[in-house]
Amino acid sequence: MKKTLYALIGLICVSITLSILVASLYFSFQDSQHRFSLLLQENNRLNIELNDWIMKCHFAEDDLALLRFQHNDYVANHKHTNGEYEDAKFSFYYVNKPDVQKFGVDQLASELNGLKFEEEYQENIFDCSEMSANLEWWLENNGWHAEIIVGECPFGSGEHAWLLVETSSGKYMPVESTTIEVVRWSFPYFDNYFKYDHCFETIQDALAYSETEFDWWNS
Ligand SMILES: [Ca+2]
Repeated sequence: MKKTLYALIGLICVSITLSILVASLYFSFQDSQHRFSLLLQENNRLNIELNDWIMKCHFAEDDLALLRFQHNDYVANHKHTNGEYEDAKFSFYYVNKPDVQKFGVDQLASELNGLKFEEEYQENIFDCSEMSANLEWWLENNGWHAEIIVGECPFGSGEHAWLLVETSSGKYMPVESTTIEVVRWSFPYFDNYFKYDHCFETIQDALAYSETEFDWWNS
């Protein structure tokens, strides 16, 4: 009887242990299955991303091939226009132009005081137009906003060139390039300096009007 009881207890214990083991294996299997399904999802996502990158890479290769073709075609067939040569030629002309603009009539007069051209005045070679272009270059590269002006001589007859320099926002003062001086309000012909035929903002604009009148560097 006692033996049978022990055997029964033993059997129950074995059964419980086996049940726990089976349950544990079952949960472990379920957990593995869940993780496997997550990994499968991640794998699918990565595959889609990979295909997307492969497609983008193909597009980039196509773009690159097109750019190479365009570049080779440009190198083989392109002839520079005069405008492109002119732009390249003057790319350093205003290169020192400061970011901050200078203002003030007295400050301008004091900067011009003592300034001299490297060349002497020579009619048709280094005269009012070349001097104006030369001075416009100097002023622009020293922080002033200057315009090259061409018109009837303000104090006489014939064509003349001078500068208008912005001395306060939107207000300009004439500068006589031949004497490198600010023309003051008291000058009898002061107003005539604002009556003109042409106003050139840059040397390129002036050269477009006349190729040989403003090329001071050739004097
Ligand atoms: Ca200018």
